[in-house]
Amino acid sequence: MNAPAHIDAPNAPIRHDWTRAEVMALFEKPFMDLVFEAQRVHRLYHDPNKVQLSQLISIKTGGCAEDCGYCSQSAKHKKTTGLEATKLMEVERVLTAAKKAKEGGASRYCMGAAWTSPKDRDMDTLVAMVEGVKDLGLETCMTLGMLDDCQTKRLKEAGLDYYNHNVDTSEEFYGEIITTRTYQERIDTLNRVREAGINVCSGGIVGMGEKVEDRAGMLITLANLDEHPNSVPINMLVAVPGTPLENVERMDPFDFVRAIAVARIMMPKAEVRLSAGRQEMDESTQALCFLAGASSIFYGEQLLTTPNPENNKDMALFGKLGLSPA
Ligand code: SAM
Ligand code: DTB
Ligand code: SF4
Repeated sequence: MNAPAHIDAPNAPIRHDWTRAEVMALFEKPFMDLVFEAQRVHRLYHDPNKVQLSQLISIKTGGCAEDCGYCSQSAKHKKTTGLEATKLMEVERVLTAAKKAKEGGASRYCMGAAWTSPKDRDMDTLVAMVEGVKDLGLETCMTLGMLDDCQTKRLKEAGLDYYNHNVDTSEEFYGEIITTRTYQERIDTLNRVREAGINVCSGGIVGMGEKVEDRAGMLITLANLDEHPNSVPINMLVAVPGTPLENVERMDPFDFVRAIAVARIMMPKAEVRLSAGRQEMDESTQALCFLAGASSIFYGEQLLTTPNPENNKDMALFGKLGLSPA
């Protein structure tokens, strides 16, 4: 009998029909069994000793009209975070920084803007950034908020490889964190990006005070899309002083590893990125994340507005673990 068409590796099918009960059962597995299973799935599709390096730059910081409770860049939190808003960066500055990122070993450059969505007057600059970064031999990624059809098409034509837009959490918990745009609007942007032929990067945050059910719900949203996102960033909340989530209880690192492992099992081919939160994480936790199937990190000493480990520290960890950049 022929295997069903959706099955790529016999023991790790690519599925889009995950149920809440199945995913909760994964989260409830003994830690060792879960990580072992995640590593098994990981090895079917990925080199277990390679990790992809993506570097971030904030091309437009702060002053954002959205009210995401975790975010330092919302204008709503400006009084308490004290974060100054900037204008859109000049193309040359972005390209100089991208060159440095490439020399440092990054293979993808992710440009982020604190916008609800880009303004049409900014599109020429954004296009020039994509073209310039691509010419340096880097993969390009942008995260600019919601996009309309025309903007998506222009970014695709400029050569944009990936678009990052996170669902952030489960549909049920979402309203506790963000009120200014809906969960469905996020899904619509993801579908638009996918339909335009741009690779989708979508994940979320854990450690915002959500239940395990919400982590399961977020991963079900992502895995049950028509196609799995190509990249799935899993961020541990960076509790930024002055944001509404500044005092949320820090999550247990093993629970973070569990979220990585479940993401890996549910989306076997995706790049699962150990994203924000590494600055607060010890080396052993990061090693467990790699064992649980993380295949990518954010690299470079700055995320968007908060610090990230220095390159030499990351390379020292890679050396200890026998990992090399993909
Ligand atoms: N403004 C755009 C948007 O929200 O779509 C793009 C930039 S936004 C900062 C990108 C993502 O970064 C958010 O969706 C969220 O998942 C993550 N993020 C932002 N602040 C964070 C924090 N304090 N801790 C962890 N992740 C965070
Ligand atoms: C993603 O999932 N995480 C990145 C990127 N996509 C844009 C952003 C993390 C931001 C962490 C908080 C900050 O530095 O402001
Ligand atoms: Fe704005 Fe993005 Fe921050 Fe939300 S996460 S406040 S949309 S920059």
